Amino acid sequence: MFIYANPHHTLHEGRHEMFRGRLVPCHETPARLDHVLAELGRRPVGERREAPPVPRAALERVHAPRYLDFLQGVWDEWVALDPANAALDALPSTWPVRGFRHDVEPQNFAARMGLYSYDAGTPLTAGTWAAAEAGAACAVAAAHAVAAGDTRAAAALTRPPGHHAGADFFGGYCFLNNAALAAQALRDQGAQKVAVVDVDYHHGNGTQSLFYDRADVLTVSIHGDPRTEYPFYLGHADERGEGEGFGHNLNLPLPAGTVFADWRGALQRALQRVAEHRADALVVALGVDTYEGDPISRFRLASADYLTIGRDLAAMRLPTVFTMEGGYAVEAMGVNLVNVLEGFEQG
Ligand code: OKP
Ligand code: ZN
Repeated sequence: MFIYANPHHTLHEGRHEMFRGRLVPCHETPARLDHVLAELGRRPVGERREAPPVPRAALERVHAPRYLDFLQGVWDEWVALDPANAALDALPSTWPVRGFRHDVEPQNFAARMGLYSYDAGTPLTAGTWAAAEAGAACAVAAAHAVAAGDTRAAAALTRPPGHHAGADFFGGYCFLNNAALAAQALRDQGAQKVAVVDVDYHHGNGTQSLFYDRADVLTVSIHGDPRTEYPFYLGHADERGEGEGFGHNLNLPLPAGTVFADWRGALQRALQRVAEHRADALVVALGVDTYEGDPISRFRLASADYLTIGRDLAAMRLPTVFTMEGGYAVEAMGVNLVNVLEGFEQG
């Protein structure tokens, strides 16, 4: 397995997210990936590789050009509004809901923040673009290595995460959709059918929306029931895809409190669907916020369970790309995430 670790992830370090009327410290911190890399130092799994820069064209396979322009330039605009803004995060506070126009890009800064986002929990900082772009480079490089047959599997170890980001919006701590970029890169490198299995606690709404009308990329997500869990407005079992993509999205929502025996049953259903799809390659959106100690999630997986998940995924015998998504019990996160990779290598 090749390991691509984002060398610039610390450039994205949000101060606050909006939560119940207060700005609270961000859960999505540099320490998360630092703990994963520290665990890899103690328990080497795979071989480290460096990702070349990602071409803009690869990003445009998934994201809208005007959204990429916005993300790349937003920090300079924020500081140009007021030099004192350099000491603050930029957070959106107004959104165009049903009935508003999305086709006309407003000039106003706050209005554009809202056009390109869906929550107030995802701060933009000075280094957000650089960190997200370098993470996307890891995901695309991982896909290229797997597609070329240089390795059976590759992991993009990166933050900020990606699976909530859509074609033209950020949210849920995500800016560029690394799993979708990897899936599309696999397609572009010759895989006829790709499957994305999202095992993060939260529904992968960005990834689902990006491939919803396509039959070539199957999207499957196992997650907390959106009736009570973030991202709330998507992730129900009756979302099956549309048009040519009908039948090519599978959501497996599970109740709060789900333990591993039941979670694993959902994983077996997910992998059964991947086998029916006859996928040539697999992308795993690897969140470990399903852990029993996670501060913002409510499943009950134990650290040893992640070894089993890795083995179950390996049993598919597919070229596989992992993208790192959530996990907020930061100290346990290193062990849990590396357990998946090690279990995969054993499997
Ligand atoms: C990102 B990923 C907690 C509010 C939750 C958003 C959660 C985003 C999860 N105070 N805010 O899927 O792990
Ligand atoms: Zn999550």
